[in-house]
Amino acid sequence: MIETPICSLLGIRYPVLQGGMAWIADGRLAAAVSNGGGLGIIAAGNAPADYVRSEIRTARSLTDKPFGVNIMLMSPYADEVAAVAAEEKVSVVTTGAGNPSKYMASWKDAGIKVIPVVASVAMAKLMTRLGASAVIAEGGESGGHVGELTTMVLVALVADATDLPVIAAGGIADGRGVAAAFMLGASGVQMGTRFLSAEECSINPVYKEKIIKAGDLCTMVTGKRLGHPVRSLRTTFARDYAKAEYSGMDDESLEALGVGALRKAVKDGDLQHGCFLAGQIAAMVSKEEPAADIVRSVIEEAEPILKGATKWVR
Ligand code: TUI
Repeated sequence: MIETPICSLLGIRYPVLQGGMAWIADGRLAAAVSNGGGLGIIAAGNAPADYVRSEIRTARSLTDKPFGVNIMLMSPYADEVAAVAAEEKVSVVTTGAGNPSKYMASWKDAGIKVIPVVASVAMAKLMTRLGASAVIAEGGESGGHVGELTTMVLVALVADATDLPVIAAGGIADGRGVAAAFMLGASGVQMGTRFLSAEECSINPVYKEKIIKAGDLCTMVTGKRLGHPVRSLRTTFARDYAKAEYSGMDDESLEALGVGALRKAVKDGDLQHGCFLAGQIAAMVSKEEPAADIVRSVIEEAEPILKGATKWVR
């Protein structure tokens, strides 16, 4: 049995968080993960506060277990969504794509545990000073918005830089990944892409099929020119976008190309105009299965690996 400080901190059986994927991680998926013994997380993405409140209520109707809300700090609605999280007194708030300093006091006053994604050592130290309960060290193997560092390097450096529990994310798909993360100093993991194939994940069937069929070189990073690099499946849209980045197109037109693209992937499965965010581990996803099976199996696979440490030492 694996039990870490993340389990007691969050009141969960398995130290597994489900990533806050915009337009994807809704109340239904979050509740399924929480019912399976992990921590389900509702993604606010770029959605307004009403959407987030309604998904929180959906999750509450489906589970009595703790769950969280992820706040994407670049969202135009970040302020109002931050207020909703405090009003609704969700157990946990995770943040991404920015610095959550200005919200920390209000969340802590509401009794919420705050777990920011940090993409650097400096940010890990700042969040430790401001009273975060743990940090998520997410490396560039992940889907969506990516930082500069890989998971292998970032998790080790962040574990050295803070006494808080560290949750590793980016490139983790199975028990081997969990064991590797623990070896680097993490005491929990967050997975996003792995949950795209969950039965309770309501994405367009085209999206799910693309994830299940993906191979090792099926993702790419675009968006560097505008300062927001994003990893997604190498679709017609992603290739066209990459070409446009180097075509001399002006920034505004380039920005316009991406507007609404996430939604077109998730809702319509539109390979021409949709942006199918996915991490490198898409290549390791092979079937659709219940979210609870994913949560349990990654930890059960990790147990014998960690017990045996490695087979190389005599
Ligand atoms: O946030 C994510 N993944 C995301 S957000 C997203 S929505 C989006 N839409 C359009 C453009 C870009 C994104 C899709 N996927 N992961 C967590 C994450 N946070 N990764 C990296 C960071 C991060 C980056 C910089 C966290 C903090 C940070 O600090 C910057 C600062 O202010 O110092």
